[in-house]
Amino acid sequence: MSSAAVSKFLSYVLRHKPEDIGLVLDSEGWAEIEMLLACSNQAGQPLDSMTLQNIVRESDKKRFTISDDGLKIRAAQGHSAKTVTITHTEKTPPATLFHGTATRFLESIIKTGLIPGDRHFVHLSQDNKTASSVGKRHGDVVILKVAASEMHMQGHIFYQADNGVWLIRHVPAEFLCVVPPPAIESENLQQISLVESSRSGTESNNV
Ligand code: HQG
Repeated sequence: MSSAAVSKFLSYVLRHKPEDIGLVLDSEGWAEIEMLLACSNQAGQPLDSMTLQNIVRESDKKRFTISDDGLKIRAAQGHSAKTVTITHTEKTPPATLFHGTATRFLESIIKTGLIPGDRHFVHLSQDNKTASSVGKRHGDVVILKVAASEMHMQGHIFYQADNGVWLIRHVPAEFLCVVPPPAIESENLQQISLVESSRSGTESNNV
């Protein structure tokens, strides 16, 4: 099995369904590594300590965190497991953050803003390029710029996961606007607000 396939398996059990292999996560999302290896092997997914360490080290998005004592592992973000309630670090966000999604979701996003769906949080990226690759997973990509500072000033709480991904419970549509994808960003194309609101006067680029 390829490293990518094992990484997907790890994401599945450490974020969503630990019970499928008889694994138990604590409320902070940690699994005992010895237990993870035993449960995986028993469930027919061969996994040894060396392979696990390599996957953690080589993960492009640093998806997994190993505890300081080296005994436990958790997914940095992306959880849907109900028993997990990670105390993510509350942080002041940069002025803007980004969210990549698919064009087919836009109509719904305009109505309800960004919602976490099955996951615990909405995931936001620090840059347009990362958002673009996240969005492409879902289809024709559209990049949304989030007025993060403004949200923060209005009392919305932002968190940052172990791997730097920004997390928030909800982004109302009034704080979103569509921006060009990274390749044509430099052409300084128009940014388009998702909703008309009293805020439009404060966002000079919005139409
Ligand atoms: C969309 C990956 C309709 C949302 C990435 C997204 C990320 C709405 C989809 C992490 C909506 C959920 C998470 C609304 C949001 N109506 N659709 N109101 N609000 N959506 O996969 O952010 O590679 O659960 O835009 O890097 O794509 O797995 O979330 O398109 O960090 O490590 O609903 O997963 O990490 O999709 O990705 P997802 P996401 P990994």
